[in-house]
Amino acid sequence: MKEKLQNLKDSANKEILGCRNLDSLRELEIKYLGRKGELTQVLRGLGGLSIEEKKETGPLANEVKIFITKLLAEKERGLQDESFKEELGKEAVDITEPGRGREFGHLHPNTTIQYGLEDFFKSLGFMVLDGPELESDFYNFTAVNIPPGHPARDMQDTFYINGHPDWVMRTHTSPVQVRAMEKYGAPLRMIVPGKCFRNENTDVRHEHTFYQLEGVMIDKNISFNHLKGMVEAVARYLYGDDTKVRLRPKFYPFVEPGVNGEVSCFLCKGKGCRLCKNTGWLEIFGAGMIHPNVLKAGKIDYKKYRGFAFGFGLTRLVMLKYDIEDVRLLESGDLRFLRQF
Ligand code: FA5
Repeated sequence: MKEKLQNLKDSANKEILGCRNLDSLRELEIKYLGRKGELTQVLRGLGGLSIEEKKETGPLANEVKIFITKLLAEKERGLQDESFKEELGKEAVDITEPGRGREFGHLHPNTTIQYGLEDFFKSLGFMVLDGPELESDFYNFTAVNIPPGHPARDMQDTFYINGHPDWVMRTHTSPVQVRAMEKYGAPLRMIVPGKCFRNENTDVRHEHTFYQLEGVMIDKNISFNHLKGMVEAVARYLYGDDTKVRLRPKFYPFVEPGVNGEVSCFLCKGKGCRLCKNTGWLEIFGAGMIHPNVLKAGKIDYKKYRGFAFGFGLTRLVMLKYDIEDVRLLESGDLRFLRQF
C-alpha cells in the first residue's frame, strides 16, 4: 500500500508539473482526487486494513492527498498567471510608439484682424453688433439713402434671391447703421464687422464675398473733427504712431460730406513702393457725416443729433497686413494658403 501511495504521489507530481493548460489540470484533479479518482480508490481501500497498518498508512495517504491538493492549487495559479500574461500580450499597447498627430486649427487671418479691431473699439466704448447677411432691399439701399432707381445702386451690384425680389445678399455693412439706430436710438457708438457680397467680375482686388467693418458714432455736437480723430486713431493702431491719414472727397449717398480715406504706406513710409503702387498712400476706408435722411430712417431726431460713419474694407486690411496679393485666396479654403498664418 505504501508503495502504491508513493507511486501515486510521483505520477501525480510529474503529470501536474507537466500540465500545459487549465483544462488538462481540471482533468488531472478528477483523475486523482475525483470521486472515482485514483487516490480516492486507495483511501477507500484503507477500511480493509488492520489497525496497525491503518496507523502507518493513514497519515501517509493523508499527506499524499494534501500534497496533490496543494500542487494542483499552485499549478492552477501558475497557469492562470500565464494565460493572463498571454492575453495582456495580445492587447499590449506600445506606449513608446509615436502617436497619430492631431492637427490643430487656428484663426483665419481675417478673424485675427477683426478680433483685434473689436478690442480696440470696445476700449473706446463702442458696441460690437451683428446684422443679417441676407438683407432686405429696404435696409441695404433705401434706408441708407439709395432709393429705387438711384444710380448709386449700380455701384454695388448684388445677388438677388429667386422669388424674393425684396431680399438681397447685403453689399455692405451699412444697413446695420439704420437697424442699430432703430434699436438703440441716440447717442450711439457701435461697430459692425461682417461679410458682404457683390456680383463682381472677380480679380486680385475684388471678390464676390469679402468683409467690411462699419462704424457709427452719433451724439449731440459731433463734428467732422471727431471723425478725423477716430480714423487717425484706427490708422495708428493698425500701422503705427507715425501713420498719416489723408481724406479726399468721395460721394456716398449715405454721408454728407463723404470722404475716401487713405493711410500713408507703412512699408515705404510714403516714399512710394510696390504695395502702394508708388503713390505713397493706401486706400482703406470710406467715411463721412451721416446724411439726415439716414438718421430719419433710423428714427433719430436729426435736428438734435449728428453723427459720423465709416466703413473699412476689412479684407483689404488683411491683405495689407500679410502682404497677400490676391484677395481670392482668402475665401478659397485652400489649406496650403491658410497654414501660413
Ligand atoms: C461702402 O461699401 C460703404 N458702405 C462704406 C462707407 C460706410 C462709406 C460708411 C461711408 C460711410 P465701398 O463700396 O467703397 O463703400 O466699399 C468699402 C470698402 O470695401 C472698399 O474700400 C474695399 O476695401 C472693400 N470692398 C468693396 N468691394 C470689394 C470687393 N468686391 N472685394 C473686396 N473688398 C471690397
